[in-house]
Amino acid sequence: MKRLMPALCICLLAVACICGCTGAGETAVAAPEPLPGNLTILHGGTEVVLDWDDITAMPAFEGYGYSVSTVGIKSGPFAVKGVPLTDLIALAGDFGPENRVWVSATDGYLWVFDADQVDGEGFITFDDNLKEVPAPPLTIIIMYEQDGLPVTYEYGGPFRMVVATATPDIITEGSSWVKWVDTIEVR
Ligand SMILES: Nc1nc2c(c(=O)[nH]1)N[C@H]1C(S)=C(S)[C@@H](COP(=O)(O)O)O[C@H]1N2
Ligand SMILES: [Mo]
Repeated sequence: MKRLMPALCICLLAVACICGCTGAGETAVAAPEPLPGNLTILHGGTEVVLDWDDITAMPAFEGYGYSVSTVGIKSGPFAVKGVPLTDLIALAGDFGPENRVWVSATDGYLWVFDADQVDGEGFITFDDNLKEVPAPPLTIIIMYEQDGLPVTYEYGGPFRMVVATATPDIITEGSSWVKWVDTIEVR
């Protein structure tokens, strides 16, 4: 009987492992639910409120995002998918060189983009060694998918501002990558 105990233990372990593995497999197969949240676009007296379905139905930009924090910690590169900021602004009215865009988040964070930044200009860009390099074309997007999945809360989901590029080798400053964006206001 004593000799049977180790065998029984291994047996139970194997069963537990198979159950555990199957469980994990099923979780991975189920598509993750996007986080709840709306985007409000304000422009003069106009207010446009968009939900997940509205935003994901718009033409998407797909590319890469790679950021560096103020203390030099790199994050990425990620495959990113989202809606260009210019398209979102256009839903609420005309935008000109005299305008700026105030992007704010549920935690009170605010970042102001001036007109040329909305068009992807005037950002500092670095290579993988954090050496400053000339900027390639940049597209400012509201990202809703990161590496093929809805953006998690930890990464600023459901909607995060990203300075996106066509290639995964360009780093931009993380401070403009507003997490948990809820309001985009043209001023
Ligand atoms: N809503 C919100 N977004 C934010 C911040 C914040 O405090 N609140 N910090 C910014 C700064 S200064 C940096 S460096 C990056 C950090 O991004 P990470 O948390 O994905 O590394 O997020 C940016 N976006
Ligand atoms: Mo930062």
